Amino acid sequence: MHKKTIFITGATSGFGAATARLFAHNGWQVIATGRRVERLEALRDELPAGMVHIAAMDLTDRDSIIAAIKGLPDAFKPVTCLFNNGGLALGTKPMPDIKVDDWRVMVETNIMGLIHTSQEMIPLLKATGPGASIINVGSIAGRFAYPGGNVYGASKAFVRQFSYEMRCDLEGTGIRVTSLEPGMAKSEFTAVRTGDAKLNETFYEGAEPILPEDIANTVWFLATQPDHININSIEIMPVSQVPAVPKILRK
Ligand code: NDP
Ligand code: 8X3
Repeated sequence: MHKKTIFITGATSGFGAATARLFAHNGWQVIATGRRVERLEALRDELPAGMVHIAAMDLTDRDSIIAAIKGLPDAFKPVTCLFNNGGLALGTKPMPDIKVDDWRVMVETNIMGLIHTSQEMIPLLKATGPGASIINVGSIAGRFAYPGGNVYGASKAFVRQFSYEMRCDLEGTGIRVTSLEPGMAKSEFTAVRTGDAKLNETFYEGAEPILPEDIANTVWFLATQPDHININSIEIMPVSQVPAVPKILRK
């Protein structure tokens, strides 16, 4: 029997790094990908020897996705779980005070990167068959609109719908698909979104946000369900966050 293996995008930080740690410590092989190779190397060196394969991969660059997947060692194939996690938000301003380039990067990363990774990985998941799963990271921002959410929120709404579409296309393969939709979580997300590392600390003060380890626990729960169970979507908020009530504009 093959060892269980998880392929993680965005393993250099936040949810991805925490998930790599949890799975490697629980006997799974981990394929850790991202752009910051020095972080991937540090992660591999920290985790049990031989359990982690690293690959530089830029979600905005289809060739790099293809190369990373082609270069997987036989010992890390087939793949049991694809954790489509890598992604980002850029900017917090409402239209039209936005940078079109930021929007392009979000679309290329959160949408096209996820499409290309899934397309290339499906044969390796099909080789596992029943028990394989794809876990796509959406967001509550894909459900609840807010000023400045614009393309980020829309890209995450894509993730949810695309997850359901994939389920239909993968009918009969045994591959499960889940849209995992977290709310406020403290990772490096706010630093990347705002370019302000200090804000990454102050923004969450007093709010007890979701932590990357909480998401890793959820990914573990999803990936270890019995083969006949598919959790279509899962939405998670910290207790300190509530779904917004539609806003009323009064004269
Ligand atoms: P982090 O900023 O801590 O991690 C983001 C990860 O995505 C990094 O490992 C980064 O790797 C990777 N990434 C970004 N751009 C690319 C790219 N072009 N190619 C490859 N990898 C890339 O944030 P989180 O852990 O919070 O984010 C993980 C996912 O969770 C994202 O999809 C995010 O949208 C989503 N999310 C986050 C929430 C939050 O509040 N934190 C809530 C809901 C969803 P590298 O830079 O090394 O390439
Ligand atoms: C991140 C959650 O609410 O900051 O996806 O947009 S939110």
